Amino acid sequence: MLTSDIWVAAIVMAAVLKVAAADVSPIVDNPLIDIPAGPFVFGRDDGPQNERPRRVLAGQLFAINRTEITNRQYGRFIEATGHRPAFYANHPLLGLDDRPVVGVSWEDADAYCRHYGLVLPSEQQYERAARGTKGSAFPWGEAPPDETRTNSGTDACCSGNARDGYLMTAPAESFAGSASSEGVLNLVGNVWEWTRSLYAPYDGGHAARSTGPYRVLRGGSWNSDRNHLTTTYRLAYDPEFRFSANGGFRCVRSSP
Ligand SMILES: [Ca+2]
Ligand SMILES: [Ca+2]
Repeated sequence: MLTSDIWVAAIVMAAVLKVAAADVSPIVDNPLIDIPAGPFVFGRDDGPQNERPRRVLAGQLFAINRTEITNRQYGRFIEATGHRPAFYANHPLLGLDDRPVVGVSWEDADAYCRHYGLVLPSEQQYERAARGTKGSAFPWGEAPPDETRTNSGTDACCSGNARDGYLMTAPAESFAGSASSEGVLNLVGNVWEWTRSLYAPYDGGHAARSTGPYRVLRGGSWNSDRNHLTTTYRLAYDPEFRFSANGGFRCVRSSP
């Protein structure tokens, strides 16, 4: 084989490997982005009581969907399993194919991820994906959210606002400016995201409220104000509630 042929073979091989590496997600059109193992900052001391304390945790490798799960992606799951459709599946705007699915209970979201061999993220995994290793305020850094980075609501709680182009949900692939250092989109804004974590005060924190069998959602949504559009705000919700027009999810592949 000529030297040039060897190079051609190597380039073809590299291209094949690249395609294979990008195609590991079992969810069509929603890649899983690797989040490397290593220490990361979790919690904060300058926010609400239930976000304290700030500390450094040891992180394991995991991979997380690049975008929120869309109606198109959720529809394929419904077709394959006969699971009940999302509550807003036929809404003229919330039900559009490219928008994040909303109107799903925690059980619906959990069933979706498990169908693909995945799970919902833990609060720790959400924060590592959204804050990097050093506890950034936002996925893109320290600058406050603006209309180029997040689909958000009015300045005062809790209505939609179209100054960013979207009164309600935006396509899951929009807001490139929201990208984290690993390239994950809309971890703040667009729709709240279910985690697999049960709501409870953090170790070392003080119980500010009773703890029920509630699950935590993260990241704020299209009708959130600045107080809720953070990487640390913890929204505790009834896992059976499936009527939220601003609650969706994404999945992770966790190390064993
Ligand atoms: Ca908006
Ligand atoms: Ca989101």
